Amino acid sequence: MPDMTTKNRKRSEQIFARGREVLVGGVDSPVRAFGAVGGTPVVADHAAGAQLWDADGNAYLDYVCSWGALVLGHAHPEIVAALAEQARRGTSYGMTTELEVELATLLRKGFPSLERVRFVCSGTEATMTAIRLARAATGRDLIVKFEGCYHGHGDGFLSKSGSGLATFGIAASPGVPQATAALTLNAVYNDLASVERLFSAHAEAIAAVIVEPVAANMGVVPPAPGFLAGLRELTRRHGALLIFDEVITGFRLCFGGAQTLYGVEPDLTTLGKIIGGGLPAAAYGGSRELMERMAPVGPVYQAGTLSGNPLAMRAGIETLKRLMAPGFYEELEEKGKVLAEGICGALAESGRVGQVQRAGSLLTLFFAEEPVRDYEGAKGSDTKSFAAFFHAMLDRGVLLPPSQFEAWFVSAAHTQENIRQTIAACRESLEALRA
Ligand code: KE4
Repeated sequence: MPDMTTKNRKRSEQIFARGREVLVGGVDSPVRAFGAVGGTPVVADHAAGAQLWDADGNAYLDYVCSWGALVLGHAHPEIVAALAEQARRGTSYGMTTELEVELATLLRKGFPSLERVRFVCSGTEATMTAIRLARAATGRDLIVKFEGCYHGHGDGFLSKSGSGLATFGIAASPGVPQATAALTLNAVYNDLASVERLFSAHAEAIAAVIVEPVAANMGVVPPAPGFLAGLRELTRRHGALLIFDEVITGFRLCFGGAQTLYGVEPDLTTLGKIIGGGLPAAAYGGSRELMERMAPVGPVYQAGTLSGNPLAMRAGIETLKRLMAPGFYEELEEKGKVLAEGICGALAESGRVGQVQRAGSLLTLFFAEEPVRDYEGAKGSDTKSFAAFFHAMLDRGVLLPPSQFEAWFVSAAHTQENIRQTIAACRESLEALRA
């Protein structure tokens, strides 16, 4: 277990200061700047298994795990060996390879709805292309997403509710043309009536509904019973496509993702993170009829220099093969359950009210009075307390995602002892918050 003292972070501070001179905000993705929790960001130096070391040599039990990509943990020896071997054969050819065929076949084993697949390099590419395909297939322009769900930084997704929920979206970021944002409608997660209202107002113009089947970007918010099946029925009734963004849930909740777990089959699925085994790979897929609208078979264009690159394909293949091992998900589920129960126990002992919300090895501790069912509920959390808790845990050698609105990721590399240590750190951190 990493030591429990307050960390010496000198070198991390120096590197981050230098970073801010060349990288925007010192980071390559905003959440890494610790804006939501304050303090100097962790500057990673190396990682192995469930542990990550910063530039000062401080060790942490890592619950970010590259935002869920590393379901086997960091630097899995057999994956590292496979990558080294693959790199000696070349890192990118710009030509198709058997590796892509092999990984796509593994995806289909988990997701039979993926009759055809296309690899890209990021979840953003996957979701933005899935939307383009949905518009092409339906001849319609409007997209429905859910407040609090995140699908990457494509212009169409940086749109938030206007004055009323049935109104057109408004740009959630400068640089997104209002005309683009207006093509996105925002519904309320777990509220089928809010989706029905949008279909009543815009039925023949809605191309697709895109949803995180288990929301994880407002913190973990599982779907209410019937919510996903309701979306399936609504979209089918109105001739719109249903897109499951399984970038986080794919191969995380079970080998077949949320669509297998909840028994609801979408028209299109997006995947990412785990399928690249920690290297840049993502994918979108669906029926042959739909997907063969994509170039070069059909007219809908999408392309990518490093799409399906051999290193990421190899890491993905080696990862997915290990996820098929008997008992893999049962063990991951057990670890998530023990951790969640331990946090609940620590909350009860501290007299602190909080909501521990979990789906398999995904979980979030909300500093909130009531269970969180949607984005309004998530926004009601006490983010100041979360920030204090985050730093108390960091000082005790546990690295949580630096935002109340993210999921904690348990990997296969987290041992039961690590879980016990995390619960102990949680107990002490909640105590420290009382002081
Ligand atoms: P990327 O473009 O970051 O590979 O994937 C975008 C994306 C799409 N769909 C879902 C459900 C996602 O969670 C994501 C990205 N997840 C965030 C973490 N919540 C990535 C971390 C970051 O932005 O740095």
